[in-house]
Amino acid sequence: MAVLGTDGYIGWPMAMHLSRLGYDVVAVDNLARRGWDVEGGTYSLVPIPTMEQRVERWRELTGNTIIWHHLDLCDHKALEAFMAEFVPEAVVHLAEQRSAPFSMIDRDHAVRTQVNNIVGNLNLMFAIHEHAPDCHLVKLGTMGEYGCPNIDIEEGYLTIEHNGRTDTLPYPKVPHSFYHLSKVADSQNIHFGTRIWGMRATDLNQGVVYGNQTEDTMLHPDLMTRLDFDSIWGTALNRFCVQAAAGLPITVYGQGGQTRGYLDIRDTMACITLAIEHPADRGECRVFNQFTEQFSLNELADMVLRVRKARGWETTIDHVANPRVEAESHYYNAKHSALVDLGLEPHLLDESMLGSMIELVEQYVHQLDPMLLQQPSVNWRTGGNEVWDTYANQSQVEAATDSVDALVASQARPRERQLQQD
Ligand code: NAD
Ligand code: USQ
Repeated sequence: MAVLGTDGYIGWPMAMHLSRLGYDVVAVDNLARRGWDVEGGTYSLVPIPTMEQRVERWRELTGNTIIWHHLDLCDHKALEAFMAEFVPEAVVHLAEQRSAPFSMIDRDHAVRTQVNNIVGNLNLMFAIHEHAPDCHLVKLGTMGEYGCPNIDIEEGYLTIEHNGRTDTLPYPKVPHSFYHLSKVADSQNIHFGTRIWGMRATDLNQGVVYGNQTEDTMLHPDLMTRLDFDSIWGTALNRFCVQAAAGLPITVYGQGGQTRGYLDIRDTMACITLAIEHPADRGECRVFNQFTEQFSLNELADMVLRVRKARGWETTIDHVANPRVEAESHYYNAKHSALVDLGLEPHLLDESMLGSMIELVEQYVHQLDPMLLQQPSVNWRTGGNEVWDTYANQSQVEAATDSVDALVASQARPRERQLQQD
């Protein structure tokens, strides 16, 4: 079993989850994400050790081995050699640049996002085809591929009647960003690969993930997964919880009627496992919408407010000018029954889960930078703004080096960097 993107928010708990279930897990990552953090002056609120330390701690505590493999999916020769050596039964592909704001900074970031994601995915498809043709590709896509159409969103395909004829075709996509567009291209390429080569594929159109704790991350502080809170990498509900824990206003962009699908990180583990345990057939391109509930931003912000109030704390909501181009009030009804039919038992969002999430982040809020937390640094129409420039400039010296390893080794949070400079 190969988990690609294991150093990330979802990848690390996913690798542990599958390892605990008895799978032989090979963990792959090129550590690009740590480099992008250095580039943009961002960091995980929860400190995360190196991959070597993580797999060693996991082995020490559970006796299970996760093989760590430093590999870039865009290096097709290395990827082919990897596939030929391991011939995995399934590949969980999480290894992409996943931030919509990052992809909207400027031309360079849009191009880097699309090259990294589309080329990496295409290399993977060819490596599977040539060296492990029976391998099941479990690919993380996104609900944002669909956009917010004024009709119900189906799971991947839509049956259309046109001029008296009927066909079932891939659902039309109107995505939210250059990042989301890269996922649409991946989906099209995978669909084509299943048709021409008989590849097995499951495209998981995932909603916004929240939460930071799984059974495995709670075993030891070294096994925690990253928690992003800044406006480039932090996702909506995670950011709202960190903002509340820090006693700062919740930043709802615009009117707050934007509705999306959401799921608990524990359900991400369960959904991917279900996809692996019920593989697609040869030649099948299966699409599941992977989320458990849909909420508007106003609903999420109100829920966080209530949880804080029950604990005696007042929290405010700031409707900040929307840095994105998106509908702020719209119809949204996305189907998501396929994973439930396979056996998913969702952890629904409730106030006790939110309370424990806020308690967790309260332990770390002393080390966060309020400007990174509060101020959007990328605008969809004009790109990276002065906030982006301020933080990006901090890492100019580090960014001058070509080596991601060197970047990672030199990574320091702003406060630590300040201390070092002093
Ligand atoms: P993340 O940024 O925390 O992790 C992604 C990992 O992939 C990073 O460790 C990065 O270094 C690695 N990576 C990127 N490009 C690579 C390459 N070319 N070769 C090897 N490794 C590479 O992201 P995440 O939140 O864990 O998301 C994982 C996947 O799930 C992504 O594909 C994302 O689009 C998708 N997804 C995430 C969410 C969410 O809310 N986090 C929601 C829907 C879909
Ligand atoms: N938003 C706010 N305030 C904030 C941050 C975000 O109002 O402080 C709003 C955004 O404008 C948007 C919504 O919250 O309307 C979701 O934004 P997000 O940053 O949580 O999520 P998004 O940019 O869509 O991307 C995240 C992940 C991405 C994944 C996607 C799933 O970073 O990898 O693909 O969620 S989905 O949204 O379903 O496409």
